[in-house]
Amino acid sequence: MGLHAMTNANFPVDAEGHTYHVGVKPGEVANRIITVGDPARAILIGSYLDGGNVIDATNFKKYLNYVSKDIVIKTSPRLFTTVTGRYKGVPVSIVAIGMGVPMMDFFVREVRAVVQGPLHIIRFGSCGSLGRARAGDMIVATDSMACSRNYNYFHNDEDKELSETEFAELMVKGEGPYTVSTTCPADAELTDALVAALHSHVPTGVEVHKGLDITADSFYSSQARQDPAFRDQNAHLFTYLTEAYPTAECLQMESFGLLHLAKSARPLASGSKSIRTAACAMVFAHRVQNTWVDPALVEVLQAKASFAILDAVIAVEIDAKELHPEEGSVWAKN
Ligand code: R1P
Repeated sequence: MGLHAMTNANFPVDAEGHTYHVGVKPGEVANRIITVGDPARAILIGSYLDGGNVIDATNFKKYLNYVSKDIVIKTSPRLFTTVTGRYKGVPVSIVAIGMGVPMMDFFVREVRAVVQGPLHIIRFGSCGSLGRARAGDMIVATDSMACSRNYNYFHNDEDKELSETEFAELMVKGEGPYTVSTTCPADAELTDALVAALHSHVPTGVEVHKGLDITADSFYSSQARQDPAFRDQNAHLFTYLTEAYPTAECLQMESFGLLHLAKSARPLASGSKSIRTAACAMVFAHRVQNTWVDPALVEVLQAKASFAILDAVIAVEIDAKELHPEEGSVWAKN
């Protein structure tokens, strides 16, 4: 893949205004966004947009770059996939970002740079349950905190596992093998809309839980998975997190980045909040029972939850005067 000429080293965009990594320019992303990790999930949700029923989401790779009269799908050289169209007449984008907080950072900042007006963003991911939610249930984040590997802790080559007491004492002092952040809240109105929509769409038997999300910087060490190939000092991490944070429900890898950037965003010139966010995830792994979700259930749940999240992302009003202009956008009506 050739490197495109960029005009600004501080915030690179190409001659047409496309951002460096997400590869979008003004008019290619709507104010209302669903963000997912998996591009197949983005294409599936795209197939539920107005006029999207011609998309065969079982063959998602065919649609990673696709234009119809209703829907535009673009995959950037760094593999961000942006699907834009309308749902029930309202402009919506779905952006697949891959995995991890750094990818969330690229997405939020580059999309913020090309969209005028407020952004309403809902993350739809997958997660591990800390206990209460079963595999195949849904968890909505009321708030989120980061749990990260403390790289400095590992600077020497010591390989003696800490006792549970030693581990907890170091963690409380912020000197343990992992660091935990303070929490960031999700937007209450968007979250309430999401919970209500999920309740009315999810299949019978699926429960919708609410609680604190823990966003880890690794699928493995900082989610307390045991890997004998590495010195991770995480044998007591799961117990520590569940005891110190009794409202915590899930472990995944992106939501804190989204909620934290929404909290850090400066207000718009109009005074409106720049970014409002909510986050939910399907439980793929039950970390106490050590079980994995049935893929057949995921297929049904993912479809139903997608409609719920589409309904939720259009439910919260944005003042029409503040919306990104329709003229010149990919969602402009012909
Ligand atoms: C790990 O398997 C990935 O799945 C979860 C985690 O946050 C991580 O990105 O979310 P997604 O299903 O949205 O990718």
